[in-house]
Amino acid sequence: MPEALNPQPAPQPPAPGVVRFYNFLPRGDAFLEDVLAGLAGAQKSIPPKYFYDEHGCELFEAICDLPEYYLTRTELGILRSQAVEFAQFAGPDVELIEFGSGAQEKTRVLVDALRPSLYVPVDIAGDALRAASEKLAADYPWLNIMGICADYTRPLALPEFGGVPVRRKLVFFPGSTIGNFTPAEALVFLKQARKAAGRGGILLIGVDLKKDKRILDAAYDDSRGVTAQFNLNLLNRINRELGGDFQLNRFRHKAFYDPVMGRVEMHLESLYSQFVHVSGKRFDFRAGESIHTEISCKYSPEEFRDMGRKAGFSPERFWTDSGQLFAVHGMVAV
Ligand code: AVJ
Repeated sequence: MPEALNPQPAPQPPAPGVVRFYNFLPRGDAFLEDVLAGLAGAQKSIPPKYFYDEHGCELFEAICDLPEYYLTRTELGILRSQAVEFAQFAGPDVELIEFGSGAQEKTRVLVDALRPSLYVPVDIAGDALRAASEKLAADYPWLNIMGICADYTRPLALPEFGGVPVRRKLVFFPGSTIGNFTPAEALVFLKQARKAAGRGGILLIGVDLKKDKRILDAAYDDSRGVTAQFNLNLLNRINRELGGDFQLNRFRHKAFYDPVMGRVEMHLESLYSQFVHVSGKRFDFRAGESIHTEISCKYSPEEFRDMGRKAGFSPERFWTDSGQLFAVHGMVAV
């Protein structure tokens, strides 16, 4: 793995209501390198972080509103009902760090409850991060916001911010985005989150639970075809940004829960024997061959608490909804 990207100064937060942004994305074209390498493998694959171009972010927001996609609304319900308890758990003068901050709807629940002295959203989608953070700043003029555009699937050292009182860091990683990592990668990420939180810091993390295959299959292959569009949009992005010539009607969205692995897999399956080009390089597909685009691992409460312990956390509590669909874990860094 490359060395941690180390930001230089100890920056002061800007005036409340003003958002400051840092770009920690690596130089060079990581997207091109990852796509070329991913399409060259025996099982073709592309990392899911590349779903989130502008249209991909919009499509993901549309997924969150789907009746079948219970994750977002269930987690939001848990956060709303437990907000007061979170605030007691966290105490005053919190630095709220959020990985994969997206549209920041869940953030608002925490900001209302915790009144953090600083909010540090981290997201790979720079324009969406900027837009959401500026809206948040307009609605919460007292809140200090330091936006960080970064790929947190790689080693990342967040800056220490001076100038505001911070007693405790709270790392918020909602949405079950942890499920996009394999269990081994998730453990590496949790260790990084442990470092970001610091001793005594808190990890508040949303984790989708294992459940009936029919519910999961529908959540990732919805009747309106929005998830299919979200998956196929990756090919559009490659066409536009990397000089690709994928024909979207020659691929289909495939998503299924594998109960043995405890994870959903998403693929783009080639309908025909065909070849495509990306940036002048040719890639061949057999009929039925797929590009693996995402995993969404599901964890029972005990499985996830064990992983938290291995990463240096004490899993203090967790909350679920009445349907036992989703869990939010509160862990303290030891
Ligand atoms: C944003 C990673 C949590 O895995 O459930 C939604 C992405 N993929 N539908 C998930 C996604 C297909 C989502 N995460």
